[in-house]
Amino acid sequence: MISRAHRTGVRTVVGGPAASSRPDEFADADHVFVGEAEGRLDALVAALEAGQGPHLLSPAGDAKPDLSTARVPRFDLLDRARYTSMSVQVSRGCPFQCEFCDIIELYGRNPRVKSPDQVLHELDALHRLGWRGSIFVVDDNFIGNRREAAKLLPEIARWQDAHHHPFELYTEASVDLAALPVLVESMVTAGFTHGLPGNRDPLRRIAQGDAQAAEPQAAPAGIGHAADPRRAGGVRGLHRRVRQRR
Ligand code: B12
Ligand code: SF4
Repeated sequence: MISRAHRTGVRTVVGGPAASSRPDEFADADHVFVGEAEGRLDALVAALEAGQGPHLLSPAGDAKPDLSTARVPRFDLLDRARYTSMSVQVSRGCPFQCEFCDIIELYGRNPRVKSPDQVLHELDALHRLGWRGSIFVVDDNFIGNRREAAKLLPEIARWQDAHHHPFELYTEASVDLAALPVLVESMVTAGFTHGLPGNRDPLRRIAQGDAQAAEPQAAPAGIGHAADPRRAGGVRGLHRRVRQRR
């Protein structure tokens, strides 16, 4: 894509998780934007306007943007008829460190969250555009900050009631959610119909002989009991040592 763009004389900017993890893979692009965009787009715009500027735009240090600066996405620009699901993001980052997952490198170990008002504005925007049905809450781990999730859920439930339940929500959450029945019920009330349990690293601990680590494997059934388990998925990883033993 980069060389096709260059053949037509178009400048290229690459950003997002792939570019953030491996900026070296995009050496041909004019600009490689590493990390999150909130509060940092001015530097990119200046480089584009000047027609030159740094090839690599990296954030200073490890600081990650406060999500209160995140704007409502321009859902209106999407050809929504081509989507089965819209995406709304509530938080970024995860406090765990499953061996296969690079989330903490990309988005940090301290989950940063949007305020309930910000999230409801995103639901409003999608509702105004006529979207109905499925919304993927594209968090790395929706319960990375349980307290904030617990605060947000009743607000979403009230919003759904006031709008005659237009949205079915689903998300990814670490498997310890199964030990939090009040939170699971609150998710169901807010309109979550299914979820993708993340690993939280039990397989590595099982490989190390930790029998208790196997317990979370049963957890999706516990979640499914509260939320209709017609659809399910999972995020699973194998520690290198487990593979070698096969
Ligand atoms: C939702 C999701 C999906 C959904 C996408 C649904 C959809 N219609 O969009 C589905 C389930 C399809 C999916 C599939 C896959 N996914 Co996925 N997915 C996600 C998830 C959870 C959220 C993505 C999202 O919407 N983020 C919200 C936006 C706002 O965040 P963002 O993309 O980071 O954007 C910010 C910055 O990066 C930057 N930015 C982004 N793009 C650009 C572009 C420019 C020009 C600039 C300047 C800035 C910029 O600005 C934004 C605001 O700060 C992410 C994890 C995450 N936290 O992002 C994983 C993630 C992106 N997925 C990942 C992977 C590996 C995959 C798969 C390859 C899995 C597989 N093996 O099949 C496939 C690939 C699909 C494909 N064809 O590309 C990895 C990528 C790892 C990496 N380092 O590159 C991630 C990071 C999760 C992880 N750590 O494992 N995914
Ligand atoms: S719980 Fe999910 S997001 Fe967090 S480190 Fe594990 S796989 Fe990654």
